[in-house]
Amino acid sequence: MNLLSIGGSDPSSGAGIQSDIKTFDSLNVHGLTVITAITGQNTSNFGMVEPVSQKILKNQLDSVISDFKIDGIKIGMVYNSEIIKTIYRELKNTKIPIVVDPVIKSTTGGLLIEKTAIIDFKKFLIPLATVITPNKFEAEFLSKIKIDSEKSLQKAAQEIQNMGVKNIVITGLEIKKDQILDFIREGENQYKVSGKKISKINHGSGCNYSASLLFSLASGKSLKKAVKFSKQFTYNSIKNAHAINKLVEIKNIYKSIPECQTNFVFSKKNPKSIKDILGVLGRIVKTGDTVTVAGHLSYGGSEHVATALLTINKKYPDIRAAINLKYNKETISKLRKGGLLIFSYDRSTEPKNVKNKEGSSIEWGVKYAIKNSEEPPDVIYHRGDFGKEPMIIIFAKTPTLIIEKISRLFI
Ligand code: PXL
Repeated sequence: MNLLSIGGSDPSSGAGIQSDIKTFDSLNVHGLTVITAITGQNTSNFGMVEPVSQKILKNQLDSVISDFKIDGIKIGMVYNSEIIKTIYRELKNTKIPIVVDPVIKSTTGGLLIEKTAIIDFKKFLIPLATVITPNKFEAEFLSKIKIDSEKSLQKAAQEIQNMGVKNIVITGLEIKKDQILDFIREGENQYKVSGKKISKINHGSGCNYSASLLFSLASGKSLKKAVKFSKQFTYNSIKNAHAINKLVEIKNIYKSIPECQTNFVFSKKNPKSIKDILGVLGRIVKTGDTVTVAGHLSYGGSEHVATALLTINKKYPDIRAAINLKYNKETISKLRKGGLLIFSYDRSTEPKNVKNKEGSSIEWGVKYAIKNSEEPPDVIYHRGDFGKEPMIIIFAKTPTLIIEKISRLFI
């Protein structure tokens, strides 16, 4: 599948084009990009914006459109009227799904569209969209209606619909502390989808959401299914990425990275195969006395650790995160002292038919280890075999709980 993202460059890769490439990559689709503007920004400050010329914008669009079969388009930062009109001229006859993410301001306060371009944005870009995905602030800005009640929410969505787009998803409406709600107006129908909230505000999480929504729509899903998918996708990616950042920061963690390196995985609910499990494609590797994340997060990005998790998840569906670490006796005894529930298996007793079948050892071992378990395991290890490195796998409900368990090793 080829998906095109039209938007601004963010050198810190938290949002914009760079973030969309990462999202598309992790969904295993090919991401094409057309840059509308270059921004200078990082995680705390927004510097300059320089829009690109109409000429190079058109040339970028022509280049990808003439060469690829594009399955869906996301439009993010467009900055000025010239850019908006050029995109409109190029895409006005397109039949594939177009998600418009009407970005107005960055979380750090940078203006992503000129005030004078708003009229043309409404006139030309909104009618191009299959779905528009404003957050609460953007919906208020576009509709000029303050959203402070159910009635005003519906009215704002209707007002945006009147600008010429059939489907509106207003994201990020808070209901409870740990829940976040999206409001959807799909033609004449209205409904809400709720999901788990990420506690920290995330630069770029909106980009993540709209890019994964496009993926889901381009895969033929209904809008409701697509919204559900992208809520879960955004949550999982950010949760796992945060946990991996925390892991890398643990002092002396390099001592726990095995020869075959580490993966840190997080599963969707009720995974059917390792394709439903997010892992680091390329693994977390030891680089001297530090560790480096060598690759990006990807569904299907782990084979071994994901297989272990899949096996555990069949018996204990709440367990959705796992990591593998280097085996040694001291680590096991520290984990045991920390009160963790530990099981093991012996690879030298592995039946021949399992040994000969590529990739079946882990499933066999994990099943064997928890054969008589009455509670979900925190840890499963084996001491290796001829030519097989010994290994520890830690399990938990979430990536954050994995970090908590590992942190006990280094106090
Ligand atoms: O998240 C919205 C967004 C989109 N595109 C670019 C951005 C931002 C936010 O900072 O910089 C280029």
